[in-house]
Amino acid sequence: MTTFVDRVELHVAAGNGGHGCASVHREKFKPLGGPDGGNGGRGGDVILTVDQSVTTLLDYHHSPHRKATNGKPGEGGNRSGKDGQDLVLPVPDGTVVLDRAGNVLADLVGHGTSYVAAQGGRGGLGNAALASARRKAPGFALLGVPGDLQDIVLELKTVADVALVGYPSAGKSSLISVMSAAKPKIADYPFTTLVPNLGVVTAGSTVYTVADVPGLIPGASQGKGLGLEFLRHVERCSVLVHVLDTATLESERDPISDLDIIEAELREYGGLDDRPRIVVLNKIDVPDGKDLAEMVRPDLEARGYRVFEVSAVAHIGLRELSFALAELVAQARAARPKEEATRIVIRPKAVDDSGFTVTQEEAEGEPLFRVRGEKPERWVRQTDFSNDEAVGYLADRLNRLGVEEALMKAGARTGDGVAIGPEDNAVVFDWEPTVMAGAEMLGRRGEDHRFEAPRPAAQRRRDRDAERDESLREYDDFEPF
Ligand SMILES: Nc1nc2c(ncn2[C@@H]2O[C@H](COP(=O)(O)OP(=O)(O)OP(=O)(O)O)[C@@H](O)[C@H]2O)c(=O)[nH]1
Ligand SMILES: [Mg+2]
Repeated sequence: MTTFVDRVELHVAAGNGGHGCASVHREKFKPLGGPDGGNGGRGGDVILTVDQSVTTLLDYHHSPHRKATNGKPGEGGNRSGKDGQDLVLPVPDGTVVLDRAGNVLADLVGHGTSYVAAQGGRGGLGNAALASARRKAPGFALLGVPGDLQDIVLELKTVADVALVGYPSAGKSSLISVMSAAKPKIADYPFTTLVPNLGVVTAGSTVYTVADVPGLIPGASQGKGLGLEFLRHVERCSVLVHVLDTATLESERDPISDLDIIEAELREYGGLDDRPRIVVLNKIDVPDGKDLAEMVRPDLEARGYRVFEVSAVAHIGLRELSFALAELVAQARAARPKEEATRIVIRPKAVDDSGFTVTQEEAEGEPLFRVRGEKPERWVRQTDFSNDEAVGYLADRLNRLGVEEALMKAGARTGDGVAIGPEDNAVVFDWEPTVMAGAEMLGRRGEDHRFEAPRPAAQRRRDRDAERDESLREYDDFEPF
């Protein structure tokens, strides 16, 4: 049995950044070579990409956990770690990406359109990249940042030009089968079609797609039958076709009341009022059907519908129908604003990463100051807390960003708790303010005094200026390759 899946929950994990390496160049007779630890590689992204050969989300239903590969750690000898590989997940045209709360993150239409669902973590800088005039031989490297973890929902909304709607067994699938090369299942019991079928029709120079949806019954918009679940597949269609059965044996039904009921369901579902509609009276090969069609035609026309009498089985009226649809499709395409270029890559909204906030809370009766911000939180993740020098470097960075000053302004005092990060994932420490004056006054970190030679005053001044420039340099924007 084939299963059609048009909604799945997907858990994606981008690759972690590789750790930077702390290493010192060794060579015979040169006991103190410079730092030569390479940078860690970037973790791979998880990217959703529209692939027109993919038609269902079934694969993701079966394996909903997907992970891109990690970046490799850097190595000595200035060797950078390899980047992780992006994981490209093919999805059907018309896939909508939502978060778990139901907010639309991306609407993927058009072959090649992509969405970065989870971003790989940055690789950590090695000690070679961290070395500077001021920090000649750093004895530490930065850790790689863990990759994003995201829980997303994928929903498929079929992209077709024309949607066939109607009661079960009205002959929707039969019509698709004779107008296109598609071979959907056809049978004389209701709800033969459990999933939308898609067919490609060529009429003159116009090529368009036609989709049917499972039969609609009264109450469909409230979820009766298979209705509601599949109405979303008609949302994107530009033309609606009412397929009406002229040969039904059910005594309480006739084409006009069928039409009224389907229209009521569409109205209830909403959002489809502006679509042009035409009416197809099907099964006119049946003698009673032909009579009934002729009887109701004036009524339907009086309501403003163009009416086509056809027989899917006897192949009557199909050519005229397919050309009329081609015309409507062409009009709809012409009226639509120019298609945006396909192959767009949508990235999650860029966070404003320059700022941070400090808020005061209370934890067990003691004041706790919470720092939130993209940079400080990332810096914390990049820090190897078992290495004092690395911790000192973190303090320098936080200081440079103004975190220390902000904490002081917020009223933090020595010994108060400071948490960097969200409640469920923060690094907490007791605050020990360094000196007011900022980075320059801090002890020189990463300096090996064996490198130091006595310096004349002018040299010392130059060095001090260089240090100040150094302290303003942003390492964060360094992307290893
Ligand atoms: N005599 C006659 N029978 C038809 C015609 N079109 C479809 N049928 C028959 O009607 C029955 C239902 O046809 P389907 O194409 O499966 O109908 P459907 O609208 O797709 O039905 P669901 O998928 O259940 O909603 C089948 O037995 C078809 O052979 C027609 O033009 N003439
Ligand atoms: Mg069908």
